[in-house]
Amino acid sequence: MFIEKAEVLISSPGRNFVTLRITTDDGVTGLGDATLNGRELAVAAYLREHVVPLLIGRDAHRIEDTWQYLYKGAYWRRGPVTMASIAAVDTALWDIKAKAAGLPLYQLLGGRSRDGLLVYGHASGAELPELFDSINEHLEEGYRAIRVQTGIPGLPSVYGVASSANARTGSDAGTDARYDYEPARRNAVPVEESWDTRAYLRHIPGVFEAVRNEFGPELPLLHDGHHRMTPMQAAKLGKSLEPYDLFWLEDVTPAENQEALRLVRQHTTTPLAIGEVFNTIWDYKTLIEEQLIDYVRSPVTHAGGITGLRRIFDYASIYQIKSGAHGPTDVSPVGLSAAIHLGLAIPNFGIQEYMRHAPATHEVFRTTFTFANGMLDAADAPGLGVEYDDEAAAAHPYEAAYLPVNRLLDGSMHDW
Ligand code: EZ4
Ligand code: CO
Repeated sequence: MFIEKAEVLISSPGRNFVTLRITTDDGVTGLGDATLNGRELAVAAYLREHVVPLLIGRDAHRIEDTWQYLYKGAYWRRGPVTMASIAAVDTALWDIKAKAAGLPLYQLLGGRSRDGLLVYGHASGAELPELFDSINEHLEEGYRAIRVQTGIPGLPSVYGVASSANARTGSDAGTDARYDYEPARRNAVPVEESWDTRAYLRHIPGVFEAVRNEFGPELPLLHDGHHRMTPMQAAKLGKSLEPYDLFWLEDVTPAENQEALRLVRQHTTTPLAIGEVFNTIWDYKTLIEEQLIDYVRSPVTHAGGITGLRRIFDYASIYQIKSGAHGPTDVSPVGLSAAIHLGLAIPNFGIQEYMRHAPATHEVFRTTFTFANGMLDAADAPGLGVEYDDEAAAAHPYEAAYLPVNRLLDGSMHDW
């Protein structure tokens, strides 16, 4: 089975996506997600100019060899553009191999280890009443674990809080006011937000106290610090949230400095999750070996595909660290489906983020996975169980969109 064609598909149904479709000489197709939020066209060019020409004529069954060929063969190591490109090739080849075998992908990864994937959804509100409404809506939809993000007094808009202020500009403006928080805005340049860590640290413990009082002790609650704290600020937040028994506290410090987590870890028993911006096992080496985190956050899309992420999960498993794969809207339904198959098979599954895609996204990406009782599950369709509708995609051309940038109140740039 040889690779005959590889197409880079760019579309924007609700938001921008980059998808790789590989076709073999006997007409089997496979899909891979290559979406890198705000830098989409760099991955598309990397694939088109430097990867697709190398794929033509290769044996589609040789997945590991192709992974090593693209990783070692680039000479230049790691990086989100390279690893998203490798991920797309790897995922598409797994899709093809499973379709050729006539099996859902999880069967090729060792078969089912569980009935489905427990997910968490994103509840948010500028103020407590809206937040409580949002949590209730999620519970009614079946969610059994909830991420909680709120506004901070004195800051006009804050990461993770859905509001009409977050409604996208462009062709779908105003369509997602309360749908879900979508951080990328369609605009030629990033919008600017402001930030005050002290105000945040003062406000958040009271929010979790109120949520526990309203919803009781059982509901698993999560929170995302989005890389904004120093180690000591993170330690303080982790300690102050201990009474509210979080499932995890995410991305407390900027992600590059693995050693910083030693300081945080010495001060708090709140479980920690990190890695949504990581792209290789090397980014996790110290975090995993020293058991400085509890959950690994990379998605299939940004960490070298099924092959790359499975290696990270396996390494994490021997240190009692579990999976908690990133599942925002910028991981396409192809990337999400890959996460579902991998999550069904691995021994150390923890939780899956499930932010839900906009209805327009599902018109282009025809999925078969199911969501019921707070769990995602794969269907028995061969492969990943996703088809790409070219006609539907043609109605949604790429529109520049960027994640916001963040400034402290004195105007200095800060981590967003
Ligand atoms: O900011 O996916 O946990 N989820 C997150 C996301 C990320 C975006 C970046 O593309 O932190 O909202
Ligand atoms: Co996050």
